Amino acid sequence: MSSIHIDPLEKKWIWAVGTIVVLTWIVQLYYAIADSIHPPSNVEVIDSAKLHMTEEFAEKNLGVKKEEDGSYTVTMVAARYGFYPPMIEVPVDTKVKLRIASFDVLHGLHVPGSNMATMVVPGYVSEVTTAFTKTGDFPMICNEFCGLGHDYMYAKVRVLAKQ
Ligand SMILES: [Cu+2]
Repeated sequence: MSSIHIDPLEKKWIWAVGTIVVLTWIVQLYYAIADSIHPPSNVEVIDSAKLHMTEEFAEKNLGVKKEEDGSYTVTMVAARYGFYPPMIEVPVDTKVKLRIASFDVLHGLHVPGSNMATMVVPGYVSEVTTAFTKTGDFPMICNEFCGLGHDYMYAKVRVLAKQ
């Protein structure tokens, strides 16, 4: 059997690079599982120009609702330049399902310190489920450039202690 000659130094670096690649996979897998980081996968279409005509996203029906099983559903609309309602209150360590639709252009949504992050694409309903593990006030920020007022597009998430 003939074998290809590989310089010992090159061999060392093949191992070094291979080890770094495998370590990166392990770290990514660890955080994906430990912090439940995964891409949002809800596919549900809606006419963004007629949100106010729907039952779910009509202005009077937006906000936080408690479900029969004790979890919470938050319904929001993203529009230039804000999230509506501008503040939501949810309890800590409780399942929270956020459903949000854009009224106009592409927006993003991120609550730093949690795994709540999604794009809000016009024409689709974005859905993210999470449980906040710390009490306090957290910003919900738009992280997709949506126009001149993008910098001022944010809402507040108030996570309350359980009663
Ligand atoms: Cu925005």
